[in-house]
Amino acid sequence: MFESLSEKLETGFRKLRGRGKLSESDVKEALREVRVALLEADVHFDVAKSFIENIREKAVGESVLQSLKPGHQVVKVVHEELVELMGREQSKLTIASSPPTIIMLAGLQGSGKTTTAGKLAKQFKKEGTRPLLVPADVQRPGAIHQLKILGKELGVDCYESDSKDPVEICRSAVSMAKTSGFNRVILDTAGRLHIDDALMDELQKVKSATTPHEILFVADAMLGQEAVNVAKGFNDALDITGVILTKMDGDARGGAALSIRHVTGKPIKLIGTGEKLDKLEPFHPERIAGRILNKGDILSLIEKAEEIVSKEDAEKLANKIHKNVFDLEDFLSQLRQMKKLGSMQSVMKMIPGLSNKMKNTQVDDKVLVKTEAIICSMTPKERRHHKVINSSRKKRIARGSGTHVSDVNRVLKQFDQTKKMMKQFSSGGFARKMMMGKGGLPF
Ligand SMILES: Nc1nc2c(ncn2[C@@H]2O[C@H](COP(=O)(O)OP(=O)(O)OP(=O)(O)O)[C@@H](O)[C@H]2O)c(=O)[nH]1
Ligand SMILES: [Mg+2]
Repeated sequence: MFESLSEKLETGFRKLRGRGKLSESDVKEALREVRVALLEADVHFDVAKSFIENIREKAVGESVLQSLKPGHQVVKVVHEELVELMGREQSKLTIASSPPTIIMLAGLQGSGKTTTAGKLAKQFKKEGTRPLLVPADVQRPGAIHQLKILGKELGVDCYESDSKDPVEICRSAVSMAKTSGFNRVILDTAGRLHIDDALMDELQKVKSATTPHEILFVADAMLGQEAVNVAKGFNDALDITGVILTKMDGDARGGAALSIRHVTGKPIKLIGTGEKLDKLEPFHPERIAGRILNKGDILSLIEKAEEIVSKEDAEKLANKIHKNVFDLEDFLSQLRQMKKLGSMQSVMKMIPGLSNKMKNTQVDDKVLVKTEAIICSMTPKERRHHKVINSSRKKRIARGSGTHVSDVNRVLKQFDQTKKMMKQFSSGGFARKMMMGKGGLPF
């Protein structure tokens, strides 16, 4: 999502790196490039301007100019400033002390309100709470049906009403939720192509009829600067409590993520990273800044992995690696877990230290499918003791998986390498490196 911004910033910083001492004009030149990179990423003009001014003050300070590694120091200052710009701390959803927590979603047409309502419902259900979806979009034909289908898919209740008045629907849904033991109410409101008085009027009425704990403005990140202006309009009319940025998986240039907080004073709470209902992530300013500066986002990667791999499985695997009995059976289950993490491309993007060039190499996920087919064509004995796989067995495996002997060889080689690598990781080197990547700047 921030590829081109990351790349431009890197180019700017590269010039500073390796210099003994920086002059004010070196810093000025670098900051000029940072400014251009921000504007090209669709960052709001005012935001870019004050961002650069803040950095200049800090970067031209004595400590940076006299530092042994001034280039690194400038990057550090930019990192801190990015984190600051996006709100520093992660901002979580407010949960009401006495249920139900009422969450109102508002935004322009097609910004992703209904999809996000489904994603939130899924997350709440997973957390063990009981959400109620409320379709309050009586404008667009089919809108109510869309939410009903999502509810059915998730096994979450969707409020039914004969009323054609969105304010009435929301009011009665909230009182029903109170009497029927729902502890989360998600109001999916109507959108318009542009901000207009009728929409704002309707939303204000829904707000005063339900007094929501969260009024979340749902913004399409692809809109860039425009999303920022619209956010301002919604905030002025509704006094929103936060923002959900959707479609961060697309080729959004990232400007919205960097400007919205500054312009509205309201935090981005969550980001949508795909059409599927599990593609909702918390917004961590620190981690996003890390992604922008190519530090990777190992913490998010670990969290994702933790959701997929149970602690026991991880311990079992660690034990096997330690005892050096990691076999092709384990390799296969690792591959399957990898697949659940997302595409190879998305996983690679989160690994610190990988260059932009490497992150952008097209990784063919079909190779994983092929590898899986090859291991599945082996006998249990072959999987446990891969050394027995001689050339006639290789031929049989290739035939069984619809591949070539060279593919089988590739998988076996890969397995050997993985096994070696894992042995190294388990001895602590990898973990130590990761920890350093998290704290300091691995440039
Ligand atoms: N790639 C991607 N697509 C998304 C994301 N969130 C929503 N979409 C897609 O955006 C389109 C519009 O989403 P909706 O949820 O219907 O938008 P809405 O705001 O409810 O639209 P209206 O009800 O017409 O106002 C759909 O095709 C969604 O699949 C996201 O995070 N990533
Ligand atoms: Mg909708």
